[in-house]
Amino acid sequence: MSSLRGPTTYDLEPPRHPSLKINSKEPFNAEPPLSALVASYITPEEFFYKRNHGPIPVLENPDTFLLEIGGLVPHSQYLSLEFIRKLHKHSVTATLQCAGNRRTAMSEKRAVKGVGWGAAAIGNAIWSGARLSDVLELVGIPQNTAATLNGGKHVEFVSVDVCKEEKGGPYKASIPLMQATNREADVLLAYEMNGKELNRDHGFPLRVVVPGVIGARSVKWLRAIYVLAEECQGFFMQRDYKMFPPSVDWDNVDWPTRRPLMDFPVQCTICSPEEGTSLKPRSKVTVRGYAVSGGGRGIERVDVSIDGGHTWLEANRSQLQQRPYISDDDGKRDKWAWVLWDLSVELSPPMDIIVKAIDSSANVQPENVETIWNLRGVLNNSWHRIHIEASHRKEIQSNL
Ligand SMILES: Nc1nc2c(c(=O)[nH]1)N[C@H]1C(S)=C(S)[C@@H](COP(=O)(O)O)O[C@H]1N2
Ligand SMILES: [Mo]
Repeated sequence: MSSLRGPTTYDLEPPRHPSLKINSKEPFNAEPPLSALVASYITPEEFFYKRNHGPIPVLENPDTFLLEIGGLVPHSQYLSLEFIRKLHKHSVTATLQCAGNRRTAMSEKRAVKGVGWGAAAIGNAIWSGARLSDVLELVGIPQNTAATLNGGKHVEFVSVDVCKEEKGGPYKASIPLMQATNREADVLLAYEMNGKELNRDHGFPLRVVVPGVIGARSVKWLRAIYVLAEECQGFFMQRDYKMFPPSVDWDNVDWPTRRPLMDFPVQCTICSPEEGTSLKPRSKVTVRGYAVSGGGRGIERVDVSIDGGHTWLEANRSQLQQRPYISDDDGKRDKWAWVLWDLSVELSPPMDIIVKAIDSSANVQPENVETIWNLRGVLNNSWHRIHIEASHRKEIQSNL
């Protein structure tokens, strides 16, 4: 059987970049400084947020690893890594975002349960691997299949990591079969990140990447794929990563009444300057950040306000990158990827900078976090606001 295993202790964790802000050590959950996100359109692996629910799995022998594909498929199969690497290699630039991104700002309004995250539980990478739709064709399921003849409608991804939420079982999740068999949905079984072999933190040897969907469905350390009649019954699909109204709390939450979160909503954050920066009057500053929407919806506009939301200025947007790993680039924008934006303004602190984005379906971000507060603290995409302090010391110096 597969030589991929999930340890029960944290003795075999990989090395990590010292600049990461650690939100939980075991399991390891960490995010980069916001400034690292706007330093490059493609997020280097060491600065890409790490979101884990257990110790990082170990691959004992790559030659004996087998990915199982079973369930309601015409022909079950076990595929070696060598075989998967020989399938057509597809590259997708996709932003992965944890549903808990910006959770801390939500918990400041009212307590929520979950790992505290700032605004950097997000990253943009070039993922390369086999298309899930190609692999499903190999086991007898054609493109664009809503249901197999024996009733398969969902594709479940199963890992090997030991998660306490699963009572020691592995992390798992599913997506609809229609999405899995749709080439245009670009779902990947990725073995490379940014042109290098996937590292252990991000799912070595193989992870799923479901573009445009909350990170929780992009299962790392993939061991098996099962086609099922029902959606995955795992904890992270049924008892977590769902969004409840602000009136629901832990005493009256009824998990089956809501669907598992899939596409993430339109999101936008100021990464530079940072919250609480001190500036002198009439400082010229370039404000920078990221904006992204789920479901392949592009960013139509990024609006910045420096007068409390009375007036708005439109920011510049860019998706510049070098494309050395993309073989089938059609020259279009990266539909699954964030845009970085910037705007040069003159600031007179103390004041706030506010940002909001509008996606290609004209979805807007909610103004206040209170209206979207939910007990698990997911999908905080309220207007991002940072405070800039007046730098008195510098003011006095310049008056001397
Ligand atoms: N096997 C496994 N896959 C997983 C997880 C996990 O804990 N175990 N976490 C998920 C969540 S919630 C997110 S946001 C992303 C994070 O991916 P990253 O650590 O590569 O950034 O992986 C997802 N896939
Ligand atoms: Mo997540």
